[in-house]
Parts: sequence; C-alpha cells; structure tokens
Amino acid sequence: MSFQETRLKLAIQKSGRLADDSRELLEKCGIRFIKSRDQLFCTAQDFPLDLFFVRDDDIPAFVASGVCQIGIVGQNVLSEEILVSKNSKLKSVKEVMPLGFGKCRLSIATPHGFDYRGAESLRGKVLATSYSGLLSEFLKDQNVEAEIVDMRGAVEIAPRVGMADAICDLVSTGATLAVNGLSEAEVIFSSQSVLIQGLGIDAQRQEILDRLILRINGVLQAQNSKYIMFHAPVGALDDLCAVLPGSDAPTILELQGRDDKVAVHAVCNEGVFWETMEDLRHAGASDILVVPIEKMLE
Ligand code: PRT
Ligand code: ZN
Repeated sequence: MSFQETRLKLAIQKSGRLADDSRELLEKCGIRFIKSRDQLFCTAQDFPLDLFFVRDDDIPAFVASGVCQIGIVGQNVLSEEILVSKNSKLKSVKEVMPLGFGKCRLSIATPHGFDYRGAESLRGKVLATSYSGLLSEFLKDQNVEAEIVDMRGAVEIAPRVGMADAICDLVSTGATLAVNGLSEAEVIFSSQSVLIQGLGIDAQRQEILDRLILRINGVLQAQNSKYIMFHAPVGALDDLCAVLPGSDAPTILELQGRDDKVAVHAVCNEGVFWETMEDLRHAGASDILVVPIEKMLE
C-alpha cells in the first residue's frame, strides 16, 4: 500500500496582474515551488500545497468544482462569476480573507460632455462593460433601465467609436480613462484580491488551510507594521507614546550612563509616515529609526 500525503490544492492566476503578487505572497509564507510559467500545475516543496495556474475567470469554478479547495482571485471576478455563470455551485464559494493586493474599483465612466448626475443619467443609455452582472445589479438597485453591451476587452474605446454612451470598467490609477477622454463618474464596486474556499473541505485539508491562513495573516500584519526605535527624554515619554501609531505597550530601555534619556522600542501596527516621525521629533524624540518587520506571529 503506498502512502499518499494529503495536500491542499490552490488555484492562482497563471499570468496577469495578480500572478506575481500571488506567488510572492506564498513565498513570503515560506512556501517554495519550481518557477515555471508554462505548467498548469506545480507542487510546493516545503508545505503540503499544490498550485494550479489558470485564467483568473476560471478560478471560482475550479474551487466550486472541488478541483482545488482554495483560490486567489479578485472580488470583482468572484462576484461577477457568481452573478453570470450558470454553474450554481459557484454560490457555495466563500471569501476566506482579503489579501491586500490587486486593489481596484469597478466604475461608471463617461465621455467629456456627458452630464452625469447619478445613476438616473444612465436611463435609456448604452453602456459597454465586461461586467454585465455587476452592472445589471447596480442598475437594478437604482431602478434604472439601460442597454448593456458586453465587451471582452478594450471597453474604454466604446464611446469614442460610437458603440456606447458610457462605460463600466475596472480602474486603478485612472490613467486609462484619462487617455481615452473619459471621467470616472461613480464607483459601483470596490475590489481587491481574496483567498476563496469551496464547500466540503475535509478535516485534514482544513488543518493545512488553517496553517496557511496563519502564515498569510503573519505576512499581512508584518507588511502593515513597522518596528520603531528612538531616544526619548524621560519627561516626554507620555507625550511620545501618545504619538506612536497603533502601538499598545512600548519597551523602555536604559541608556548606558544616562538618567535623563531612555530608548523606546515599539511595534506600530499602523503606517509610520514622515509626519509621524516629525511629530515624534517635535515631542522630544531623537535618533529615530524605523525598520520593516519580515514576519510576525501573535
Ligand atoms: O488572462 P486572465 O484572464 O487570467 O487575466 P485578465 O486579463 O482577465 O485579468 P488581469 O490580469 O488584467 O487582471 C486580473 C485582476 O487584477 C482583475 O480581475 C482585478 O481584480 C485586478 N486589477 C487591479 C485590475 C486592475 N487593477 C486594472 N487596472 N484589472 C484590470 N485593470 C485594467 C482595467 O480593466 C483597465 O483596462 O487596467 C486598466 C485601468 O487601469 P488604470 O491604472 O489605467 O486605471
Ligand atoms: Zn480574466
């Protein structure tokens, strides 16, 4: 009888905007795999995880069908697939946790001269989009009837070529809209990448997933946190601690041969900006050092 190790199967985007960030996240979780972009499948070396590289639109279906137990995909794709796909199993796919990358928004954008005064301005108009499901939902919520032209790509050219009065597309920097003479009129859906899970995961795989989630949480928390060190006059400690962002109990250390000053070390769970450092300096801190944290487990 041969022993077969239980492994968790994860679907990620093969190539595209989420591909590098998805791989990078796994690497930061200490999961190494053979780097090949051509393969559909690869096995992680030091963790019971197998990776499937697929198109992002197929990830929810991979997870719903049980080919993979988990996946990494944009919320926009998950929600759209659930709305438009005939595969009823998709409704059982759940978001496990947001991953913080691939942030974008699905927005209505209008050409110059279109006087947008809310969804009502779209009544009777023609809208081009690759997200007919999410757009229909939005229009239904707003009680507005409009015609939707479904396009697979290059949605932003539709108004210029006379195919549509306005568009509904993903936006991140807004540069594509600007280049095409369009203005963002209204955000209808905000999105980022998420870890998703299907129904019916067995106990052994759930255990592997729990370990993975713990590591991902550690990576995300470390990404958002900084270790900050500075010297502080003893009398200014209360003021300085009040300025430290997202830190509950800083460590206070003696400085050799000094009784007027101490060293303060703290983990800050919120952004430490130049303004924060200026505020600290203003409150009496000196020799301020801010360093990144690589890993963190609470
Ligand atoms: O081949 P495959 O099907 O896997 O990939 P794809 O071409 O369908 O998707 P891809 O790789 O372009 O995007 C994958 C996911 O990245 C999306 O589903 C979103 O969740 C996320 N994402 C984040 C974006 C953007 N930002 C984004 N800006 N996806 C697309 N865009 C496009 C947008 O459609 C528009 O054309 O970028 C342009 C706008 O960008 P800005 O910066 O000019 O505003
Ligand atoms: Zn796609």
